Amino acid sequence: MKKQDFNVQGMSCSHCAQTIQDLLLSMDGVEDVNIQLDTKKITIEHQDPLTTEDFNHVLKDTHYQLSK
Ligand SMILES: [Cu+2]
Repeated sequence: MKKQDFNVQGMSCSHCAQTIQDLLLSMDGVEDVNIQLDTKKITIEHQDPLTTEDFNHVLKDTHYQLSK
């Protein structure tokens, strides 16, 4: 298990945060998602093989993007 922090682009309200959380939690291997709306940061607890690209692939049809 791995815990990684990302910055989130395009997130401005709690509705955005909920959408992002639901999409990420729908991924195989994602165990927990914690979003801090005020700092626009996200912590993802997940199984090892998943990468930033995998997370952004799930968000590809939205205007949200994760970066390190
Ligand atoms: Cu929003």
